[in-house]
Amino acid sequence: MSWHATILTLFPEMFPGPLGVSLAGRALREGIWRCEALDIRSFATDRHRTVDDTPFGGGAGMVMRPDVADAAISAAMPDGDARPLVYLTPRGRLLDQAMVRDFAAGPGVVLFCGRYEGLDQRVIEARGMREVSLGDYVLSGGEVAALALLDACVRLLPGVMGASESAVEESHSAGLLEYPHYTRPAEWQGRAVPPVLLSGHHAEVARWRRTQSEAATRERRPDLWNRMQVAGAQAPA
Ligand code: 6GU
Repeated sequence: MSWHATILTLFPEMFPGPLGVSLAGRALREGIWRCEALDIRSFATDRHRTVDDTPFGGGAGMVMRPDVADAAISAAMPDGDARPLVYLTPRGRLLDQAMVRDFAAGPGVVLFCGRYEGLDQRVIEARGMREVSLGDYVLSGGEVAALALLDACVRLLPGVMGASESAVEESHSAGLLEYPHYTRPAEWQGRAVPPVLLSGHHAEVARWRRTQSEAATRERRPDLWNRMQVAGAQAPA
C-alpha cells in the first residue's frame, strides 16, 4: 500500500505542485506515495458555498466554520482510517525531524490547511487534530507548510532516497547543524578550499567537520546546542 497523503484545502490546485517533480515526483509516479487534494469549499451547504464566518467576540478577519470543516474531514477519513489528522497553523507545535519520522513511518497523513484567522476550536478538539507549525513566522495559509511537511516525509519513504543517504542523515550529525561543503575547483575567485579536505587524512577531515558543525550550531542555534548539552549527547565520531 502507498503512503497516502490527503490534503483538505481551499486551493487544491496547489497540490502536488513542487512535489510533482524531482525525487518526490518520481516517487509519486512510481506509486510509492499518493497525493489527494480535496476542496473544502465543496463541502459547504449553502447557495454561496460559504466556508467562513465572523468571529464570536469580535475582532479582525474570518473563522472557518466547524460544520464545513467536519464534513470535509469525514469525506477524507472513512471510519477506521488510522492516519493522523494534522491542522497546519502558526499556533501549532513546531515540526521537527522526529515528528517527520513518525509520520513517514505510518500509513500517511491527512492535512487540514487553515486560511483566514483560523479554524473553529471545537472541530479541532472534537476531531483530536494535531496542530503543527513550521516556525515563528506567518504564512498566508497552511498549504505551503503542508508541502514542506510532505516533502520532509516523502524523502524518508523506502525506495525514495537511497538507503545509504538516509542512513547518513540519521547517524552522522544527530542534533548538530551540517558542516560546510566544498567541491572543485580547489581555488575559486581567490578562495581556497580548507586544506584539510585535500589532505586525504580521513580522521582529520572528520575532526574538522565535527568542529565546524559544533561552531555553527553554537552560533546559529543556541537552542539546539543547549538541548544537546542537557541531553549529554557527547555523540561519537
Ligand atoms: Cl503551519 N501555517 C501558517 N499559516 N503560517 C505558518 C505555519 C503554518 N507555520 C509557520 N507559519
